[in-house]
Amino acid sequence: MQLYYVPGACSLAPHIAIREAGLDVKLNKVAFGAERRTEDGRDFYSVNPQGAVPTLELDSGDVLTENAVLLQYIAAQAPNAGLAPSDGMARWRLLEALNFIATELHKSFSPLFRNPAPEVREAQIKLIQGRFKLLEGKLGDKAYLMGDSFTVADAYAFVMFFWSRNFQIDLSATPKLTAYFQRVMARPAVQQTLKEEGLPTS
Ligand SMILES: N[C@@H](CCC(=O)N[C@@H](CS)C(=O)NCC(=O)O)C(=O)O
Repeated sequence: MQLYYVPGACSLAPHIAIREAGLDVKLNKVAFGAERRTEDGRDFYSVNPQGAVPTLELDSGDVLTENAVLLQYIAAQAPNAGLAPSDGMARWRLLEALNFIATELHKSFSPLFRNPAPEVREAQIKLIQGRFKLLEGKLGDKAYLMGDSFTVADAYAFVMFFWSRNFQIDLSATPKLTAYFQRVMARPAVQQTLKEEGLPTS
């Protein structure tokens, strides 16, 4: 399979999941500029008409989009890696977490990427901090969002932490969450992924 990504974008989540799962992947870095080009010089819109990463091209030629779906697909390719509980209430909790991160957290960051006016930025950051408080409530005293084991929900949540540092969002009101993000960052597969994308590893 081939993962189309932009360093440090939300495509970091499936990249981490692939490394955690130990799956083979071809990485294809997309350049976002006036045009969107794949690393091998193709028009990215011809791969994904939305022009968004992450995009996963399967060996069959099928193209999958939507982060929460890619993450479940990747987890399903390596069931022994335990990246997604497949039955019982745990399965629904994972889907709940993925949807929460996609719709309540990820999309709350979007305005910050568009250089908003200071008052818009401030309001958006307050909103994100409130969402982080809710995420911390879901985490509770567990090591990872789903319990003792790392899942694809943790890979996705970690991207939000990464962005919060880039946007200098104060996380001091959510200390358990901050410690959890550091725990995720220390994982060998996460370190490997950060290095592969040329991103800071600490
Ligand atoms: N609905 C998509 C959205 C993905 C998304 O927002 N990707 C961003 C990078 S983090 C992107 O490629 N934005 C460029 C664009 O949408 O034009 C998903 O959940 O995967």
